[in-house]
Amino acid sequence: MSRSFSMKLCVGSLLTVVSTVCASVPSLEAPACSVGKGTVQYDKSVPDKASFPKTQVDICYDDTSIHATFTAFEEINYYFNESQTTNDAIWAYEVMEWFIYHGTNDPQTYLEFEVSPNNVTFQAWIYNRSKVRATGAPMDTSFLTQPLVDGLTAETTLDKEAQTWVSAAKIPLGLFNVDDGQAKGTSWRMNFFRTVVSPDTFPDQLLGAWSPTNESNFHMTPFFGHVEFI
Ligand SMILES: *[C@@H]1O[C@H](CO)[C@@H](O)[C@H](O)[C@H]1NC(C)=O
Ligand SMILES: *[C@@H]1O[C@H](CO)[C@@H](O)[C@H](O)[C@H]1NC(C)=O
Ligand SMILES: *[C@@H]1O[C@H](CO)[C@@H](O)[C@H](O)[C@H]1NC(C)=O
Ligand SMILES: CC(=O)N[C@H]1CO[C@H](CO)[C@@H](O)[C@@H]1O
Repeated sequence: MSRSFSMKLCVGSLLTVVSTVCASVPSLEAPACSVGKGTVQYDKSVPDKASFPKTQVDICYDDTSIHATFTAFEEINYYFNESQTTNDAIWAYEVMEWFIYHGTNDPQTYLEFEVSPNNVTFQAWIYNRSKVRATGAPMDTSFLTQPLVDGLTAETTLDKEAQTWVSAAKIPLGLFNVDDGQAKGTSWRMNFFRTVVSPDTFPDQLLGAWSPTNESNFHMTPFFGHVEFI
């Protein structure tokens, strides 16, 4: 129940056509969870598109939430900091990240959700005025402080024999002003990321993305893929 196709992302001025750069951003259709799911896989690093451990994301929606299941294949490190808890800087270690915006344009404000192999979550609104985290432009973070009360949850399973970790996350539609039962037909911009790092390589991370950014920076919204809830 998934489909991937390309849409054009063009950057540059009409007056300087020579410098115009076009890149592809991927698209995904995701159905109601009662029907199926939309699936994407990626295995390329950011920004150099070298090989990266295979990663899968399955997306669907129900009456109240968006569901995403993140599957990390070829995992060897399972590296997290056990002293960290909700909304700490878990992104410095190994995480799955999900950037979400309800709409079709390149957003300045979006939700950043992360989960680590020990099931700790990070959830915050990001205001990224430049859309690419440009030097000197405002970039602010507003944490959601009661994720379990709000309905942002994760269930995480590690299988070291199989070299996988799986986190099944839920995010309420209401955070994006989509009322209960109204998700069908809505359009979204999203990107999915994974970080890979071990105690030996810390703090240098290997980064991977569904829609690869052109810098070692996930906060570049022109690269967000298109997601349609069908
Ligand atoms: C883990 O996090 C704590 C709290 O932020 C920090 O003091 C400590 O240095 C971190 N440990 C490692 C191994 O990075
Ligand atoms: C992970 O955290 C969620 C809340 O987000 C909790 O319901 C669950 O029991 C935790 N444990 C595992 C192993 O997923
Ligand atoms: C990456 O893309 C952004 C926006 O699409 C652009 O502004 C930036 O110059 C590009 N960076 C590099 C290193 O090509
Ligand atoms: C709060 C925050 O992350 N600010 C950053 C905004 O982006 C600039 C440029 O990348 C950084 O220097 C800031 O630390």
